[in-house]
Amino acid sequence: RILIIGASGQIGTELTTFLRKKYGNHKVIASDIKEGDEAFMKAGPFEILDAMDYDAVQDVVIRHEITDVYLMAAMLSATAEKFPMKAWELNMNSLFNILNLARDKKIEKIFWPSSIAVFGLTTPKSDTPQRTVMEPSTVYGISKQTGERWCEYYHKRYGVDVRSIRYPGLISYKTLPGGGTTDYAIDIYYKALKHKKYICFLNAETTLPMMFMDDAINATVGLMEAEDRDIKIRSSYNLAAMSFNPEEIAASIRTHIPDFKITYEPDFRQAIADSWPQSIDDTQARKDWGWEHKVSLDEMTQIMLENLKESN
Ligand code: VAH
Repeated sequence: RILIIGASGQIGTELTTFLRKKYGNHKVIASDIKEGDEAFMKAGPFEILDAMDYDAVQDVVIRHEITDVYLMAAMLSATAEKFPMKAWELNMNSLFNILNLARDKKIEKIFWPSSIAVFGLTTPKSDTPQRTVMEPSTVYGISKQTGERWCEYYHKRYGVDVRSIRYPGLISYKTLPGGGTTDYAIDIYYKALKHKKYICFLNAETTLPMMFMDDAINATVGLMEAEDRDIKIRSSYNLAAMSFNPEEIAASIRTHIPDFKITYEPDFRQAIADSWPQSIDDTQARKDWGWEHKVSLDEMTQIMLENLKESN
């Protein structure tokens, strides 16, 4: 059976729905520190679980006979700058709990998300390579870089089958994001529909690697289903779909809402975004396990506006 930790989060919610559809509700145990929405809670087994509590995690794993764990609980970049020690504890202790359960053969396979946040100001900004200089300057980035090192160590030393992806900014309409620097690219769609204008907390030229959520979910499950022998990277795979800046996403929105206006008021998140790459080289993922993205910026804008229009 599959356990998703952080199932109520931005990725966790869609990952849970996808896996329940694919494997059956009873095969997928959702868990989070807080309850999800009504429908989500009723759709399948759910456990209130603190990812930092080893005994509680072990209890859920044993009771539900879990073999695969998707550890999606974390504090993201912007919030982590406000609570550095809490972010470190959550992001690291939750990972150690799962790695140690796998070391002790209590679970068989792990997915753990990393991020383009592992790269820093000294990393080459265009077509950032799989292996390169990585001097992250955010708490979140440091925790993800350290986590990658531990994943690779546990694979080499104990044979733990842990797999990881460096997610770019992820855009979705099913759940609100929490505390990310790339979240402007979600908020902008809500504000475009509601007010036909958006005040952006990043400047117009801030180009970042981005991906629509469906592509990220397909990549995540695709990596988990790949043959063990095909996985050549046990730190974390670079993954890319598209790169754009606030001006470009605004132009894409204007093809649907011609009088949409964007203004710029950069805040503390500008420095975080400036430390990240503009585009990512994901050749290794495409070669090792056949990754390919599907959704472009204009297709994403169409999907986002259509679905948000219905739900608002
Ligand atoms: C964040 N959405 O903004 C996350 C992600 C690359 C960005 O790690 O912190």
